[in-house]
Amino acid sequence: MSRIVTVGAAQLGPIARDEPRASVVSRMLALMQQAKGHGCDIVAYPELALTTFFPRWHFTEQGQIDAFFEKEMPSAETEPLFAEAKRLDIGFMLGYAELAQEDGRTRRFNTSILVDKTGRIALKYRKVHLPGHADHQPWRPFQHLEKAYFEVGNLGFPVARAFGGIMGMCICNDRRWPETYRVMGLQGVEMILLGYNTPLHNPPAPEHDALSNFHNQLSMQAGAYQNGTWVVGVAKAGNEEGVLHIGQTQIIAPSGETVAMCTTLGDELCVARCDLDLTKSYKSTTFNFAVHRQPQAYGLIVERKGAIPPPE
Ligand code: ING
Repeated sequence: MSRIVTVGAAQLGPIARDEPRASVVSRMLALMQQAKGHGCDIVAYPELALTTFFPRWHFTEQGQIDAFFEKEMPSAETEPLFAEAKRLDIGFMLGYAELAQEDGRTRRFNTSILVDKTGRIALKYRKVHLPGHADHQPWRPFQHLEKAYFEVGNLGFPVARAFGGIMGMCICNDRRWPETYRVMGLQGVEMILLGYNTPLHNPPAPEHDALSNFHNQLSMQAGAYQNGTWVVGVAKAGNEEGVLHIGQTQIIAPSGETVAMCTTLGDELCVARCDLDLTKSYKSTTFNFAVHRQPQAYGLIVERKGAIPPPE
């Protein structure tokens, strides 16, 4: 038995700081139509897909920051995505900056939604692992101020039944943390969709720059294999406002093998027919959590006197 979900990973090239949302949405619609032409059930877009990656700049005025946020979803500018998806009978994953009124106050999250073929928001996720720094750090060639502009996500790592399987999401830096995949793996996730904006240069660790693509692929392939799930990683790529972002948008099988990858740094779709039943081969053997995992042993972090040198 096969449960095939055909996925279009829709990489976006650079988005200029002053590029109107309508212009970005038309680029996304072109990729959605291409995806439909390839028989896709889902088209997945990057993190913060509607605007340039604005955390690279230090803003002092909240109004300047909020210009990059969506106050409602769908909004007048994003409604065409929902309408066209419905017309084409295709679902989509969209990353965006969410400005919400919750608990009597304004809250800001780095968010993604999964919209099914009926246009329903089947799943919502708010980024938990916010990288970078909260204060302006002028020594850096560019800032990474997600900790200043977003709150840590408050939805955990939920999964939902959609597209005939168990679907999950995460966002960018989340993909580097094994906990991200395992928390969804423990819920039986069969496909994780994620977007990213990843500068090639990491100012605090330039010695990692040459390994940026390797670490990107390693993180996602490991997460896929160790939890028996498909992983779809979608980049915002290319030289965006003077900062080079990696591409390497790719679709990874539960084996950990990359089955499709983009090869440019622009708007590009890569497609794969993903059989969700391939997850069983790992979830029922090597990573059968019920049979092989030993959670009672994981809490035993024992300070063995003498064995571990005392902190300096
Ligand atoms: N970007 C980067 C990411 O995790 C980063 C931040 C770059 C962390 C390089 C470590 C090394 O891919 C976002 N937006 O999280």
